[in-house]
Amino acid sequence: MATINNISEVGHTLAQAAIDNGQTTPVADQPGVSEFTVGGVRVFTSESGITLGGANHADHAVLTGTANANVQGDAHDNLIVGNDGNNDIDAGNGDDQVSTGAGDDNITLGAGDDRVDIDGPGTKVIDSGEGDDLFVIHASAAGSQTTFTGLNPGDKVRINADANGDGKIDLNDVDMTKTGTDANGDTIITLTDGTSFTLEGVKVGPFDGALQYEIGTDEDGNLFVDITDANA
Ligand SMILES: [Ca+2]
Ligand SMILES: [Ca+2]
Ligand SMILES: [Ca+2]
Ligand SMILES: [Ca+2]
Repeated sequence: MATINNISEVGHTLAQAAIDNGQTTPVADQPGVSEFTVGGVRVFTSESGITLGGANHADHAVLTGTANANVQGDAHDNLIVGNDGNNDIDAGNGDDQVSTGAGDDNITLGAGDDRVDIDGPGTKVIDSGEGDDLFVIHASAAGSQTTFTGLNPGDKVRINADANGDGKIDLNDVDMTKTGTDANGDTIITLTDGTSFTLEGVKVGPFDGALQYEIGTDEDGNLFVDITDANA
């Protein structure tokens, strides 16, 4: 099985190093937010919340600490790293990358080909929006419950967690007894470590106008769930 990288660890490591080394400067118009530069790229960091966009603002945000905190993105391609608190993250339009951390997180992605790394436990609601979005569920999210809304054909879920611990990521990591449809008729997929995700609007069987899904193992040895058009 191939490992799928996550932006979260890199973002937190860079932010903490900048803080520890005194390389951050306060952002004039945002109390509690400071910025640092890495490889010529400006990043805002805060324990209490960040707004991107507007004149002279960075495109990237790293939440540190464990307090509940929110991030408002903009129409640029934002990289937004959540923390282990409850986060409301609105990435807006653009091709955005978001990681959740632990906590009960609400992620809104807007238009663009977005990616979300689900990398901590908690209850997540992720609104996909337009574009071909990629969702990666990591082993660190064991036991998490995610609801995906606003799905479109072309959206994909990748499971980067060996849920049953047999050294492979494949269909044996899916708990078939808890996989099927929920009370609303939407698809729910549960892994053997208790991680589950609901695909809102995705139905099992050919219903007019409904989305469907394909599940299998890709060439990298990772379990995939692809959203498809039932009528295509
Ligand atoms: Ca954006
Ligand atoms: Ca977006
Ligand atoms: Ca979080
Ligand atoms: Ca999107």
